[in-house]
Amino acid sequence: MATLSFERKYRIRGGTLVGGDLFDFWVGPFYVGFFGITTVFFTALGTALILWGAALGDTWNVWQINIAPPDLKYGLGFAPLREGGLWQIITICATGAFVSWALREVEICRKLGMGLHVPFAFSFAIFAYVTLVIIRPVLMGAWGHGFPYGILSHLDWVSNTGYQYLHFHYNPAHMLAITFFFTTCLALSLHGALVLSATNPAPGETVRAPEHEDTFFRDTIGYSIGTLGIHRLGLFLALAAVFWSAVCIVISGPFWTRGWPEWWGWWLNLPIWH
Ligand code: 07D
Ligand code: 07D
Ligand code: U10
Repeated sequence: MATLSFERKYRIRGGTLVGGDLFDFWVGPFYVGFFGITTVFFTALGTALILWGAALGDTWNVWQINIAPPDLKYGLGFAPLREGGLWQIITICATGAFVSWALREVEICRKLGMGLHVPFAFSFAIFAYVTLVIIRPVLMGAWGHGFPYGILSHLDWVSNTGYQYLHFHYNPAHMLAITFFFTTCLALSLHGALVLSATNPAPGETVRAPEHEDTFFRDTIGYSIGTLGIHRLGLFLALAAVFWSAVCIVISGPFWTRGWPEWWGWWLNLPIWH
């Protein structure tokens, strides 16, 4: 779809944050830039280390490959490569690659004279990841609290960590995050369905304008948020979901060490019941 002849018009110099004109070029469809180079560097090194870690392990079954963080006894120090050191370097590479990717997005936005909404949004995902593997382990005093790199092993970590707090569903920030995730899906399905219903008519029918979209929701629920508004809302809902996810895990351990059901004791202890 996006043919190179069409894109050539937008392939303009400038907007780089670092490196001036040096890396200001494209390879095929991809803009490179300084942060494209750092992305490739961190991704290549991180992927190679994952492959090495897999080779050291006892399986090539992709579901079972696991690169574990260090034992808790290493605290916040470096561990030997085979005992979690690989996990530590892979974490540095992953963080470096994600941040590089976000900054490459910033350079592309600047070139195109667009807002920074996309890299801003991606930074929330990076924030959630960094919370899981850096911020929370640092607050708890050991890298061993990070999640292991492996398709099934990371699920085991989520389940085990959940049960450490007895019943993770009682974590109030987890409730908020889940509600925002579900609301994001509702909003996207309403938006996708509404736009298709108005702009993709059956043969012989005419395309309907935004007034029709507004009117549909005014007739149905009494209010329309509008064509720009639904995108603002969608971005807000999705970012809130990830933000409250990061909150729900960073408070588990550093700020609340007992079972989450117990946290609700404050409600039962309100003076109005006594
Ligand atoms: C569709 C965009 C494309 C991205 C894809 C993921 C890799 C990993 C590497 C074998 C929506 C590419 C995957 C590069 C391969 C190795 C070493 C995005 C789309 C297709 N998880 N998670 C998955 C990651 C965490 C949880 C699937 C990453 C936390 C649960 C995939 C991270 C917690 C379930 C995956 C991460 C957690 C999954 C599908 C990082 C809380 C599932 C993901 C870097 C957030 C589901 C077997 C997807 C599944 C699943 C990747 C972190 C929980 C393998 C990269 C620790 C409960 N996770 N995850 O579609 O089927 O995302 O697991 O933080 O049920 Mg996970
Ligand atoms: C961390 C991903 C970042 C990704 C990045 C990019 C690549 C490149 C390349 C494809 C945050 C990676 C890119 C690698 C790929 C190519 C080319 C996203 C991240 C930077 N839970 N729970 C959550 C639900 C239970 C528990 C969050 C639901 C149980 C724990 C979300 C249920 C127990 C943790 C959520 C449920 C439990 C969570 C995850 C239902 C287990 C977390 C979303 C219906 C017994 C995690 C920050 C997220 C969290 C988390 C939902 C159940 C435990 C709100 C719906 C009761 C321990 N749960 N959960 O965070 O908050 O995305 O992490 O039962 O740590 Mg939960
Ligand atoms: C939206 C929208 C809208 C649109 C849209 C969209 C949102 C209103 C106008 C967009 C939406 C879609 C298209 C829908 C589908 C999207 C999803 C479901 C989201 C998930 C996306 C994916 C799963 C695709 C992921 C693909 C990626 C990330 C591309 C991978 C790219 C590379 C590997 C190259 C990256 C380039 C770099 C780093 C720059 C440097 C490049 C070079 C030096 C040259 C190229 C080099 C290589 C190819 C090798 C690189 C080596 C690496 C990285 C290390 C080696 C490791 C390996 C294991 C290979 O709202 O409108 O419409 O469309």
